[in-house]
Amino acid sequence: MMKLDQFQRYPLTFGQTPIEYLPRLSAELGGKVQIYAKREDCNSGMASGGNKLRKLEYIVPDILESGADTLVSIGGVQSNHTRMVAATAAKLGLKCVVVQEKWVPHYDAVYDRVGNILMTRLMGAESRIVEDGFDIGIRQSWENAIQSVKDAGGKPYAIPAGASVHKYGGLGYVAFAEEVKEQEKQLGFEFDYIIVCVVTGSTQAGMIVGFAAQERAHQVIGIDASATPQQTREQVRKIVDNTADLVELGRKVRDDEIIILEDYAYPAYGVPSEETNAAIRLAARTEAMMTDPVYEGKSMQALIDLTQKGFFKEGSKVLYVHLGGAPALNGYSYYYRNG
Ligand code: 5PA
Repeated sequence: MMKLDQFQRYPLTFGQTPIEYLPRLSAELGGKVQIYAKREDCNSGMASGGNKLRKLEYIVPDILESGADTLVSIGGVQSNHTRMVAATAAKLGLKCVVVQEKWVPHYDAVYDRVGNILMTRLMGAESRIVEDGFDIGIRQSWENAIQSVKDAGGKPYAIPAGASVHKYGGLGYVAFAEEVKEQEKQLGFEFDYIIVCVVTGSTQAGMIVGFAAQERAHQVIGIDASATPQQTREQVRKIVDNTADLVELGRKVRDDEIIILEDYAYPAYGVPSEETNAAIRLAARTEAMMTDPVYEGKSMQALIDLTQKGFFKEGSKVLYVHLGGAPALNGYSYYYRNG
């Protein structure tokens, strides 16, 4: 039995997230599989919520214990993660510095003023835009920001991209697997597949550890949106191993339990393909479910393609995990000017 309870959790979310049946989307895709969504995008009242809050819930106790006065983190210009770090800082009454790198070759006129970055600034975080390109690893610009807080006499607490390679980054989504199991009991059935977007890795890695305890990690299908899948795969492996040790899973997670599909991240991180845009429109028009061009639109695209290709056996129940991210749509106003 896993030991998750030994770790403190500081609540930032409402609690269990709803699982919603998507009948119009299921019918539109042929009606042979039933598609459900787990609404992580509706998990909190804090600045539109999303997957980062489950991770941060396990990191906040460490922040409070450290005595830090400033959270320092990093992401792209339209990062959801930096929005959530800014939100957490506001809730805790701490200062916040976020480095926002030019991860996406995208030039909408208001890209650096609306959506995530707008909310980040409104919550009082200092947002520093730098020129560096996309990389999920540890970044010099982030280290510079940490040093700058120290130089100014502050006490920084460093949170890496997506909170992923933080020592506790994987814990939040271990608990997710237990939650799905409880909800399945209430629903009276089990899901056959779980679809989740992956970039910095700790969301899927946590799920893999959580579902490995139920011997069903292979049902978690990661959809790469980084377009640097080798690096993402290595990072997921590392977080899986660290998290499995922390919660005392009691066995090593096998490579065949880590499933990441690489076919949907094109043409680049943060840039939607025609198929991504078609997926975003279909989810919006059948279920009023908003997905973004960076992450969830790509996992929605995968869900649609895999369903149409017959990847899921007939009669399957598929759980699409919606991790949030809709605020970034505002940064893509030109793409969607006509819907
Ligand atoms: C993000 C990440 P992981 O990074 O844990 O793999 O999650 C991928 C993901 N969906 C999926 C949404 C809406 C996300 O925001 N976002 C990052 C960000 O800076 O916002 C960490 C990259």
